[in-house]
Amino acid sequence: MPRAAALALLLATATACANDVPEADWSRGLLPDHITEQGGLVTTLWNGAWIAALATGAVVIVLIVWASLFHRKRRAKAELPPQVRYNLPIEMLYTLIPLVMVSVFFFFTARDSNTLTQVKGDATVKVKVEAYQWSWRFTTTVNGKTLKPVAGMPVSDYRQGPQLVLPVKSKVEFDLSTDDVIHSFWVPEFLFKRDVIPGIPEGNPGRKFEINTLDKPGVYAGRCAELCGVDHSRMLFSVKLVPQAEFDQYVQTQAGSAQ
Ligand SMILES: [Cu+2]
Repeated sequence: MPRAAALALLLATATACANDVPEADWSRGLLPDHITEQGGLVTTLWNGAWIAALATGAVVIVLIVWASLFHRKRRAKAELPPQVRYNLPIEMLYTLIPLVMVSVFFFFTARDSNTLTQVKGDATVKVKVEAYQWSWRFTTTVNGKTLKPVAGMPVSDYRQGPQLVLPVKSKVEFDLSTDDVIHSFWVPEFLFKRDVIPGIPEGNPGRKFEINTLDKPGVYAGRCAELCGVDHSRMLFSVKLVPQAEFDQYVQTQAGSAQ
């Protein structure tokens, strides 16, 4: 009986924590609704890749069915069907079609990943993210003014984790660092995650990325996406998108020691 009660409690808490999973529906290819311009790019690439893959699959299945229905071995004839070995045009076609397909996938993927990792450095809001075992410290700089850092502890509800407040319709630069193990900074609604690797020198573009927030105020769950130790699953945090006026107010109340 105590075991059943413990199980019931476990189930109850497990479902209580599940509310930070974003809604994903078929119209977006099962992705969460993105809150950054970059997320729009990812959605288009993801859905485009699925449409191309499904179209390729459909053509292949139709060809298989056609071949098996209309080119079966006739019982009356025992000899081999016409052979097409060393038929140069057909062999070139076999080689060229997959090459073209792979090139198209490669082109769009390379183009979009270039855009997603581009860091111009002209964002007005810059966030220094320090990951540690097992939480995060966010230090925001707005127009050169640094706010009090927000640091967290391991929690089981993202709303109790450290909260990063950002303005809507703004460009934000992230700079990720850690002193212990590899973590991964992930806000599902960004449709983007980036490993936080120790030892990358400051100023290296490999630890930075930029987003342009959309006009979608709200509180969004974030997590660590790289198994980093015993409390990895409790490295929860949240990103709160607020209108510009509310953000200005937040900046005033959070302004740290004058620098
Ligand atoms: Cu971690």
